[in-house]
Amino acid sequence: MNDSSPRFLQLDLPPWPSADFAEFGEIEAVPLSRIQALTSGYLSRNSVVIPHVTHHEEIDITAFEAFRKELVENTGVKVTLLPFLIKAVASLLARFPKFNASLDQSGKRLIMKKYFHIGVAVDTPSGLLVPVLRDCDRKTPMQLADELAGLSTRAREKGLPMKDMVGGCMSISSLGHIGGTAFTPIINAPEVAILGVTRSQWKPRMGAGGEVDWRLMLPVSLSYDHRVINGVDAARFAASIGAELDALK
Ligand code: CAO
Repeated sequence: MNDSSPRFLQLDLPPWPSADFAEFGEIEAVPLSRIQALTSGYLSRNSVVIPHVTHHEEIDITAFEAFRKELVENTGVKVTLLPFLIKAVASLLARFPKFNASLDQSGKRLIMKKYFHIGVAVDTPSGLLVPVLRDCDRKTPMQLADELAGLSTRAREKGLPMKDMVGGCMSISSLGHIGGTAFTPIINAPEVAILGVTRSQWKPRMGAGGEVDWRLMLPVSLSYDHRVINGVDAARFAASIGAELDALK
């Protein structure tokens, strides 16, 4: 392969615009936090290098949410949808092993993982952190809820050591507590997929007899590395989330 082959193609981009913002109005220069500066490099690399595709799906969680609400009422323990989604994703990684793979540095070999560690994006005052919950297949949703609460509190109050943020198989980024209908999450390399979650909404569906049937629908956005995963795999993975949640009832 010579230097003119596409593999070594250099991007011939114009320089970054150097605007004198003060010319247009009052400004203040604020340095990025250490975490923001680090994250910025990783996100740019992942966004440029990985051929991302995002598959959007709506999951019917009407029956599952009725079960979860009853569980919260009966036990008095606040457990959100997220720990159940973590469990569902861990099960799906076993059913769809390509999602539990990473390309090695040569880009020619897939490393297939036999463990199920899930990263969860946590918003903190100093930036985005992604703690990893280990062996999610062997923990109950309540255990995962406890662990996530501990990790996210620690992340927000003191930050997290790198060892708590490496070794994930796939990540989940949930913005459901705020809103949204869909987004395009950036894959956390060397993982090959990330599940974005936005706010569930009641939506009308046509019932069997043509009547209006109101269903609680959860929008999910599954970004995947198209070098490793094909669209049909992603469509099947996303379409299976509802059944995995129902299996946890
Ligand atoms: N639809 C509807 N409601 C939802 C929901 C969804 N998809 N997801 C959460 N909620 C509700 C919860 O049930 C909870 O309701 P109650 O207060 O009535 O019990 C409320 O929203 C708040 O949830 P939470 O945020 O406390 O809990 P969580 O388990 O959903 O999420 C955590 C925990 C730490 C992941 C989250 O707080 C967080 O930091 N998310 C940000 C992730 C992020 O920054 N992503 C972007 C990455 S790219 O920049």
